[in-house]
Amino acid sequence: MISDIREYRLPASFFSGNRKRLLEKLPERCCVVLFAGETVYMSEGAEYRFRPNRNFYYLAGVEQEDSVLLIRADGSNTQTTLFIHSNDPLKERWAGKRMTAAEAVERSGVDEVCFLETLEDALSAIIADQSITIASDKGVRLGPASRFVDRVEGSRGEDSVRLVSRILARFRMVKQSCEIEMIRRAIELTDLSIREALVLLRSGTCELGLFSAMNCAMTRFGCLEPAFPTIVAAGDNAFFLHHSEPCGKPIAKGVMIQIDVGAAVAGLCADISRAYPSAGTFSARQSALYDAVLGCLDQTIRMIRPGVLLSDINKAFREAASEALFHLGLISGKDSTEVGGYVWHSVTHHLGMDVHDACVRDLPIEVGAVLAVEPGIYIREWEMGFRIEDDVLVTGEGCVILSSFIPRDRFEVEALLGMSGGM
Ligand SMILES: [Mn+2]
Repeated sequence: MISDIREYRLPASFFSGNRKRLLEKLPERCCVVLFAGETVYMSEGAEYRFRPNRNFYYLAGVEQEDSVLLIRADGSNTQTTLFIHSNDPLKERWAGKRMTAAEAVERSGVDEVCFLETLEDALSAIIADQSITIASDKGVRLGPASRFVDRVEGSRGEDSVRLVSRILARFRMVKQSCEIEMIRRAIELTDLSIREALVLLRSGTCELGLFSAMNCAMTRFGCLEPAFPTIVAAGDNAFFLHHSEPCGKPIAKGVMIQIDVGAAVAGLCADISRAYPSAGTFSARQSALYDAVLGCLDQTIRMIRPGVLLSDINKAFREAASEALFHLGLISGKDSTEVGGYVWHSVTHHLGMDVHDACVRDLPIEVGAVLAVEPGIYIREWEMGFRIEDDVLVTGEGCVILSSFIPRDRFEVEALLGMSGGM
């Protein structure tokens, strides 16, 4: 592995290819306008690390705030323009170096780069030309994209903007080889971060210790912002599925520790969950639940292949979970709705530029889809519950587990936790 994963980039041909495919789905004379989005402030004078709207990134390949992509097509010619901030030395003095026009061209492969000062004139001209269809993506939250759509519809009439989010979701459901490569790297970095946490776990630690060990490992290799906030939840805390306040008290002996963590490389995410016994070995009850959850994972993964729906996968998991819960003596009938008391979340989601990636839920899974598969069973009466999560790539025959090298077999986990290296 290289020392800084930020050197890994998706090639400009990936982004230009995506733009070309999008135009094939739109009227001949059209203009696509997409917005990276605005800076989000943590506090006066302090900004959160910026992450662009993923549909914008999928087409533009740059991640700088306020950038805008314009694709103008008139049937025979296409002109792509990226609007970015001009290089403002005073702004850079405080906020750091900005991308130059040359860097923007290199990353995105667009025809030209303009500075944002000229954006307004370009947008006004497009809105005024009624012969051009305007296509855009409103995004999920209020921001420049939704303001733009409102503005166009205010001038041209309701529903006059062609929204492209569904088309792009369909594209994004099938990963290209360069994306799969980045997901593989994100999983490798996640594995490395988990191994560093395990070193600490052998000597006894707290949630904060494990949390910081994983984040530290990811940061050291250039992943300054993981795919999502790292989760470390010991014992009862695992009942808060997205437990985000890791605790500083020593973890009690004899509980299970849930971790759910994912690095991001070139904008592509990993999403891995494991559960470990704090004692280093599994008790009888912990073994029973662990094997049940792992059995559900194997059973669910076995049915993932081209043609199935996300709802089929969920159904298969619930059947497996129901069987397991019956054998554990927790429910009375295998087809019982009692299962809902122990199964709190669905088993799968697409994985990509968003950790819960864009998708059209009622379309069948195709070759090239990447899914996170995360069966979880939560048993309040046992004060124990966890999920185990792997990432899989759908192939012609079924699927391959991309994260299979991250130990999850019960004996393998015990061997790892028992290795010397701690106290
Ligand atoms: Mn997940």
